[in-house]
Amino acid sequence: MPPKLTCTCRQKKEARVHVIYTGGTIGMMRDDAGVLAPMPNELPKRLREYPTCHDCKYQPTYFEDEEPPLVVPPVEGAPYRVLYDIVEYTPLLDSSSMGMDDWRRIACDVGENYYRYDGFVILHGTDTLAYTASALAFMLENLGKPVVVTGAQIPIFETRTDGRDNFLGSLLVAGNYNIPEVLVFFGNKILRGCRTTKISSESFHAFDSPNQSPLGETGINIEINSRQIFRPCNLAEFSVHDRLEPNVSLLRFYPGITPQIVRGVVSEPMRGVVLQTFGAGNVPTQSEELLDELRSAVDRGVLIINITQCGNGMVAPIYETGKVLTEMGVVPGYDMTQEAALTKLAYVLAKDDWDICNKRKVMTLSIRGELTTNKVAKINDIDLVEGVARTLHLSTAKEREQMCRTFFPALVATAVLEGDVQKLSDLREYGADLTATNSDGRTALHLASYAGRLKICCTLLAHGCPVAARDRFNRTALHEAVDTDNHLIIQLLRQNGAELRDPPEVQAEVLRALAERQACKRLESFRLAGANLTLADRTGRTPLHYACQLGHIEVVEYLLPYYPSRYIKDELG
Ligand code: ASN
Repeated sequence: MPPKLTCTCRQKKEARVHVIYTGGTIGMMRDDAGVLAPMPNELPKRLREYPTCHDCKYQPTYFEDEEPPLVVPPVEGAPYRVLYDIVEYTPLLDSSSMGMDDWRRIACDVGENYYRYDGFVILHGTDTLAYTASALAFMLENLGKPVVVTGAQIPIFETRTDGRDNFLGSLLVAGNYNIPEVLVFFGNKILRGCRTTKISSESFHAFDSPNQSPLGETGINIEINSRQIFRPCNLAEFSVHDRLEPNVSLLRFYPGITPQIVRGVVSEPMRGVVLQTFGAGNVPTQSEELLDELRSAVDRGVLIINITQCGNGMVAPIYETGKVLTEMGVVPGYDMTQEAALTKLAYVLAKDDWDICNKRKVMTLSIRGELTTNKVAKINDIDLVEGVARTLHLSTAKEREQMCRTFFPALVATAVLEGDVQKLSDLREYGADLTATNSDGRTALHLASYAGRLKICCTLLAHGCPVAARDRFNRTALHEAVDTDNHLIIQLLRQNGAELRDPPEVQAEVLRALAERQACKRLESFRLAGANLTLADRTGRTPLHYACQLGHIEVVEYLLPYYPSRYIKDELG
C-alpha cells in the first residue's frame, strides 16, 4: 500500500524512519564489573530523554501509533525533519550470536514496513555488522529506499561515545537522502553495505570498504558522492528474498594447508565455498591431491568462489597458480569482501529457479555494486550505456535505441582496438550491430584488420560482418591487412571469400612499384591476397622485368618461383 502517511509528511518536510534495534554495544550498559551487556527496553525510553536525539517540543503533523514518534532536533542543511520509531528485538543480541535467521527477520521486517517509511536504520553490533549489511543488500531486491546499518564501539549512553553520532548520522541519511541501497554509516562515512568490512575492534572508524571509496562523508556538511550510488536499471517492484542456503562456508588458505582440511570443508553437505586465496587468487599447486579435492567438489556441483585474502585488490588470473583454479571451474569473485562473497553465495544458491550455470554467472556479475570485474579502470560498457540512459532520463525503448545507435560504434571500436573479444560479444548480446558501418562506410572488420586483431576478425566474421564491404575509398578489410603486411589476417580473410578486385592495370602498377622498391614482404602480402605477381603493365613488362633491370637480386629470387620457366627463357633470355 503506497504511503498516505509519507505524502503528508513530505508536504510538511518530514521524513519517517523506522529503527530496528537488534542489539550490539550501541545500546549496551555496563554492570558493576564494567562488563557490557544488552539491556532490554532501555534504549527507546532513554532516547526520549536525550535532547540531542529527541526534540520533545516538536509537534509531528501526523502519527499513527499511540505513542508519538521520536524527533531528530533540527539539523542545519538537512531538508527534512526526521521522525522515527523504534522496534526492539527480543532477545537483544551481541552480533557475534547473530546468523541467517536474524538476517531473515530484519529483511522481513523491512519488507513489512517498506511502504510506511522513507528509510530504515538497523542498530546492530559491530562484530558481524558487515555480514548482515551484505546479506540485506542481496535479500532486499529492487530496493528503492535507504536501509542504513549502524552500531557503536562505545554505548550511546556513555559520555564518550561514537554511538550518538553514528545513530543521528544514520537517521539523517535514511530520512534525507534517496540512496536506494543498504548502507553502513560509521565513523562519519557512508559506505555501501556489501562492500564493507570491519577493520578495527577499537577505532571509531571501525569500518571501511577496501575496494571502493565511500558513497558519502559527514563533516561540517553531509557530502554524498551521487555518482557512486548504485541504482538498478529495471523498474521491478521491491521484494524480499527470504531464503538463504545455510551450507556455505569460508576456507582461508595458509602455507601448509592439507588436502584433508580442504576435503573437510568442501564435502557433503556443503553447496558453496568461498576460498580466500593468496594474493591475486593463488593456491599451492604442488599438491595434486589438494587440487583434486577442489576439482572433485566442483564436479559434484559445489559452487566455489575465489577471493583474495588481501585487504585490498582482487583476484586476477595472472599467475599459473591462480589459473589452475579457473581452469577447474572455480568462479572468480574479483574484489568482493569475504562478507559479500559468503552472503551472496547463500543468496544465489537459494534461488531454486536458477540452474547452476546461471548461479555461476551471477556470482561473477555486480548485482548490487558488490564487485568490480576489472580493476584496470576499464569502464563496464554496458553499465556505461545504462548510466547514460539513466542520466538522460531515457525511458522509452525508442529513445534508448537511438542512444545505443550513437554509442555502440564507439564502444565496438574500443573493444576492437583493445582486442577484447569478450567485450565485443557482450556488446553484441546487448544489441550492438557488429556489421554496422560508420560515416566513411568502414566496418569493425576494416578496423580490426588494420589494427592486426586476428581473434577479433574471427569473431566479427563469425557474427556475419561482411568480408567484402568497401568503404568510401573503395577499400576492403583485405586492403587494410595487405597494407599492414598481416599475413595471418590476409589468409583468414581470403578463406572467408575476400578478394582485392582492383583493376589489373592498377594492380600491375602497384606490383611494379613494389619490385622497384625491393618490398618483398609487401609483394608476398599481395600474393597471399590473390594478386598475380606475373601481371604485366601497359608496356608488357612484369615485376620480374623491373627487378632484373634494376639488379634487385633479392626480389628476383623471391619472384622467380612464381614465373613459369618457359616465360623466363622467352622473355628474359
Ligand atoms: N560485541 C559487540 C557486538 O558485535 C561489538 C560492538 O557492537 N561494538 O555486538
